[in-house]
Amino acid sequence: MNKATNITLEQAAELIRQNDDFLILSHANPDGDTFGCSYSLCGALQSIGKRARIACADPLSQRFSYMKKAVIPQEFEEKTIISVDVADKALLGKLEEVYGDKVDLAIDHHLSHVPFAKHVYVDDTAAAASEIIYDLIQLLGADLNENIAVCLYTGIATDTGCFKYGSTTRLTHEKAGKLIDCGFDMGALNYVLFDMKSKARILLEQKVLQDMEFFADDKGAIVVLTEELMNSVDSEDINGISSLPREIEGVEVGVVLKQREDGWKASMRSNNVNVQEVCGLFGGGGHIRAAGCSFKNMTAEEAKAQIIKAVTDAINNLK
Ligand SMILES: [Mn+2]
Repeated sequence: MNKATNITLEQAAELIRQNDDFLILSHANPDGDTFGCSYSLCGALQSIGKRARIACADPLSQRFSYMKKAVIPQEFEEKTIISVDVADKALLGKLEEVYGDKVDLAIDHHLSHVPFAKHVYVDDTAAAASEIIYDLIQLLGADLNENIAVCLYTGIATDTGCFKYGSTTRLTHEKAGKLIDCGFDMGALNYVLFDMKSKARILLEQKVLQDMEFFADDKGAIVVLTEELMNSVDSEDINGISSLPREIEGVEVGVVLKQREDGWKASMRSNNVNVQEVCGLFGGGGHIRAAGCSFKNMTAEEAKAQIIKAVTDAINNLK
């Protein structure tokens, strides 16, 4: 097995200077940060005369397609493997089998990082792994052109919820400011990243909001997503829908009931109620503020009745 060595970012830069033919790995179910890291680092390495390419278990989504401009497609046999924003080798998805034990350098910002690479650099004070890649690119002396800057900005902006989360620091803003100086259209980009929704998504929201049911003096809210509804949008949009009930002021427990082949799966989110306990009543589990459980061979109405009763009891027990 590998024995991981923690190194400094300067040592990571030195490792890069002394090697070539880089394969940069992003995590499966990719987000703006892991792709922001891989595309910017790949482009930066190419700009200093290295060969580099990117691999991910899943494709780049349409929303992030502009990142492709940061890199030139190159074919070669990889010699040095770097993972970015990957907290655990299992998160490489289907690439784990081939590359899980072959990573030379892991760069990450997750406190929960489980070492799997030969060399590891983790900074859990970075709001996004893209913040670390920004520093690494400076150390390498690579140019921050507009195409690379837009990838790094995407990583930082998406992992901080557009600079809203508590993880955002003065440094986060300073780096974002330097990136904005590189000249991309920040307003247009933020629209694509944070405000733009597909028409199918809006129509789904309309339906979901219309059918949302409140209970327990409006402290509980439940929505039902049938298979037919979910098939009308892509999975990224369904995740956004799941957070709708808890966005409502005063809602203590938000429940999303999704249709599955053999019944229904409930996801619960709460502010104070222990929904792990509530879901435990039905053989499910999870975390105190986010948990789930299944209801097999039942109609939505039957499952809903059981959920509303259990959640109402839990809300009443709060007092
Ligand atoms: Mn990240």
